[in-house]
Amino acid sequence: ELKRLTKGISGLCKAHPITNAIDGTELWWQSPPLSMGLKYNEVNVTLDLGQLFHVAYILIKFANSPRPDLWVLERSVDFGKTYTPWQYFAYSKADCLERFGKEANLPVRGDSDVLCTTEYSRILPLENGEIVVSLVNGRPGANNFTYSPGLQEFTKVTNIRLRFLRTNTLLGHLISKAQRDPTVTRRYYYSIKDISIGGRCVCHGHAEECNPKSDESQHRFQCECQHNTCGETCDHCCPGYNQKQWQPATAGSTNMCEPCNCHGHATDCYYDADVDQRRESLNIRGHYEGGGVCINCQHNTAGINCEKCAKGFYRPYGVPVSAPDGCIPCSCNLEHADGCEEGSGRCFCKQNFQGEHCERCADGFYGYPLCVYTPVYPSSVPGDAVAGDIIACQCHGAGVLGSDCDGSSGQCRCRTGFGGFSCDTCGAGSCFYCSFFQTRFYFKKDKRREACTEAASEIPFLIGSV
Ligand SMILES: [Ca+2]
Repeated sequence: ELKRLTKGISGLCKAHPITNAIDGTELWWQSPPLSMGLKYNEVNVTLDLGQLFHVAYILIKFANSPRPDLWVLERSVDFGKTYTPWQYFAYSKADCLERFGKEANLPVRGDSDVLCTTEYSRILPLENGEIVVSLVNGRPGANNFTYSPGLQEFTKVTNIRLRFLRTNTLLGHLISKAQRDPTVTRRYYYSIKDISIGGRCVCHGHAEECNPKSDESQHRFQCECQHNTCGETCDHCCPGYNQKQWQPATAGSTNMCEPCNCHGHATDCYYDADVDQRRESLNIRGHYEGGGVCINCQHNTAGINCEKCAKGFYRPYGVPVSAPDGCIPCSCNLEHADGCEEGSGRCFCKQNFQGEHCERCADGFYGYPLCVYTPVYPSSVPGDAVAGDIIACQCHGAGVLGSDCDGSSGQCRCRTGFGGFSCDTCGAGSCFYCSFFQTRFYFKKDKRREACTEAASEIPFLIGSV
């Protein structure tokens, strides 16, 4: 930010680029002096840490100008999108109150207290002043940082911003006015020799150390995750270890990620809170605890724990669930059956098939292998009926009394008021409601059927109950 600001303004600024503030040498950065404009009272210096850290302290060494008079140390946890104040710095207690709404120099009580301090805005020393911002020491959670969620949250940071608001003027504004000396403001600027930051990786209590990610990127750190956790910050369970929901470690528990029980048929799983609540997932100890759901069950298995065989396969009696080749194909033609029974392998024949392997048409169905539904009514003309044919009654009308029919004519038994071969039309005027219901579809089918069988006095009740 500052680089852009100072670009081409003056040779002096170019001689002190912002990179000098983090190079670890005696070289320093400095901002344009106020003689170039009072706008240079307000200067931002931002540091991009590149990843999430817990920062414990920040040490700023100033160069050939006094420490700033008024400024805010800010932090971002979303890679610079938003910033929140971390600590305020002011010359006077009044400034703390008026500019920042904070009472000055209060003792630290909470892990996330934002302080306003006047200690670091004094004019002296004129050069080589330092500011130490301690973000952990002195706070209640400092002695047990790993298990202090409040302090962990307070120290999290991806970007740091030093928002300078006013240079220390050495009362020069008075001199300037009195003596009209334009050179005074030339000496007003910010200068930083070096910024040191101490902190640790964010590992959510699941790692004891973090190391550079690789030899090439010495500035990227990765937690050495334990407890079956994975990720740069150990912020999720490793693949196959999602039997329980991920949680940060606490003082009382490591909250270790548990492996799912997929009986050796899957390598990954996910956590499902609903499955957990319904107690449908078996853990590795044989209890229905947790919500692990196996992903991509292999070896023709299926189910939350890959405990079942996939459709079209069955596991014979006595074969253990974990056997890799335990699920074998059903012996039935799957065009004729909906799979087969676990253990026995008995085929579940579709409606129009029967037999041990569903190799025949079911009663009332003809023409294997199609086995279509062919109602056959015994005819009054002898010879039409084939001996041994099974009569399939076609009693599906709204007014049927039962599924049976007259053995010789095929006529269905109709309820009062209904008529027709299949009881799907109204009888000759005997039931007013029959036609009413048929034309208006006022009732569901089963209600209509019921209606014409009831005494007329009960009909209004039925209408009312719709
Ligand atoms: Ca330096």
